[in-house]
Amino acid sequence: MPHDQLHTAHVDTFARDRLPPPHLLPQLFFDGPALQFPPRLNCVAELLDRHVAEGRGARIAVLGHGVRWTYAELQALVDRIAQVLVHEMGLITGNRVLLRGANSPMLAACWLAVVKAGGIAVGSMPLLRARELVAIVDKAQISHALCDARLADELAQALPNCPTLLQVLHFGSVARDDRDGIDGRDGRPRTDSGDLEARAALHPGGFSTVDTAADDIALMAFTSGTTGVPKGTMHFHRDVMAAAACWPQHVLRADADDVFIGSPPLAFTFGLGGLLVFPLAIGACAVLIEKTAPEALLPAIAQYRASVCFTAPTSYRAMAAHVAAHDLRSLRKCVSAGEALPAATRLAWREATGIEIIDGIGSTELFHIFISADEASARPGATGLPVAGYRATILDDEGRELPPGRVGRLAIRGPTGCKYLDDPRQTQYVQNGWNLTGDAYLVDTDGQYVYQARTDDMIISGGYNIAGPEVESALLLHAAVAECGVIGQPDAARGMIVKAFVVLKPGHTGDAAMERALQDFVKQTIAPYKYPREIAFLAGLPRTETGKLQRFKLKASVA
Ligand code: 3UK
Repeated sequence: MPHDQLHTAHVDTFARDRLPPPHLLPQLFFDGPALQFPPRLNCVAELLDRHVAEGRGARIAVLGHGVRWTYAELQALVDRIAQVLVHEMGLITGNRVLLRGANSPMLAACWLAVVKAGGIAVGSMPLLRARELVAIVDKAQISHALCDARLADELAQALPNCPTLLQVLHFGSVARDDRDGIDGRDGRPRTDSGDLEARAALHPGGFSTVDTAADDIALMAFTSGTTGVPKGTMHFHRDVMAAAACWPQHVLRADADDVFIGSPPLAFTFGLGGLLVFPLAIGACAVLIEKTAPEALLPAIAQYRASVCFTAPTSYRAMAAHVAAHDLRSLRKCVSAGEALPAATRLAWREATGIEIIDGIGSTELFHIFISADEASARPGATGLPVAGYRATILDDEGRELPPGRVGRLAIRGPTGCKYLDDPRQTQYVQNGWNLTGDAYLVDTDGQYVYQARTDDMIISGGYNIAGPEVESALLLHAAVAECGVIGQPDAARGMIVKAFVVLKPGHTGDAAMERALQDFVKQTIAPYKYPREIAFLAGLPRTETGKLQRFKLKASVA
């Protein structure tokens, strides 16, 4: 028996049985009193029940989609959903529950209910198609689903190929006005509801939180990376609270009066942490809205008087041009993650809002951010310093630690770490107890960690190692460039050449003169040998639902 089965509260041990064997797990550290956890821990007791028990039940917990729930109201709803799960849908502890929907208060309540009841929450990106859902349901042997009614069709198409998924309930009515807002058009809160809400209302509430082990699995987050087969990362109840005790406490330093808002889906741990776990951990307010494109996020910040924002670098860059039209006086902290933050974007946002962005690198495997810089220690072009609770180093290809200034593989240890569900790729992410994120980094003389590229995206051209993101950062400093992506293009003479795909700002033309102007600009900004020998002008760049540039698609276009 690879993992202790005596103390788990899970009756269904499917996920626990498929944890990596102990020798393939990352080495964990629990530095300091905030990271000492009791053997029994349900993270929802900490995130939700504790606030009500300690007298904060009347504070606002969640806003968005026409709802405004206090901690007590959220708890009452979560308890009723948990009763539907257990008493009507037959949920057994350890069962996997698929959650489908754009970000909304109801989706958050469902997540909390599943975890409170000792289930394992499995988020899914809203845009996933039936075949991708089938792959996740099959891999995680999912038995239950709670699904936004508007996404019901795609799930219905998947169901014939999902023999394990026998219990499905929908929430939210199809006819509902899907604008985000406090009130309906008539000024009254909207009350229309789908199946799950109607059934939940029939239960009395007062569900007692399942007394899980601290290392019972609370959630699975699937990450597809850039290629094929999705990997399921598993996180314990303890992992959720450990992440909440590290970066939010030491770098973000928000407080109970903060109002959190942002774009990443709750199915992405960047969003789950930033938009649900971290605000609830400190008794603050979480705004959960569905429309989070830059043009929707700005008015939402104003409408909800949000003070802490989580989004991707490209979103800050797009929003910077439009801040003047919105009242952003409530905003005080802005977090960027998912991709490297170009210096030009940091600058544009600071000039537009006066706010220094908090950059941070995190990963689905580690749950959240492990290297970051607060407003005071932010340095343009660098990600920051290891977050308290985590240790970082740079390794060469043989696994030896490299001195400052040398580019190598980023390696991380801390209180959280990679635990893939039954996946041979565990041995790629975890080596000698270190989590290897797949990123090439160097440590500067001031100790700051400086991102280079994904290790498999380094461009080797004419004997030089060139990091595409550095060339992108240089191009973004040019006034005509809206967005860009840089890759290595196979080349007979040089092995690879630097190729840039550029989206111009309105009013500029992608002609030969512009190509030359951008090439000259890069040569004057960074070492000349890094300049893009070819530039293609595009109307837009391929991106994931989480805002990441899909370099593999750019590469495929030149292969
Ligand atoms: C890249 C960054 C440079 C990097 C994530 C915050 O992005 C998250 O998780 P994913 O599993 O991707 C992880 C990879 O994304 N990356 C993320 N942030 C940065 N590169 N600077 C950054 N600031 O390649 C990393 O290995 O999708 C981010 C919190 C939770 C997350 N899951």
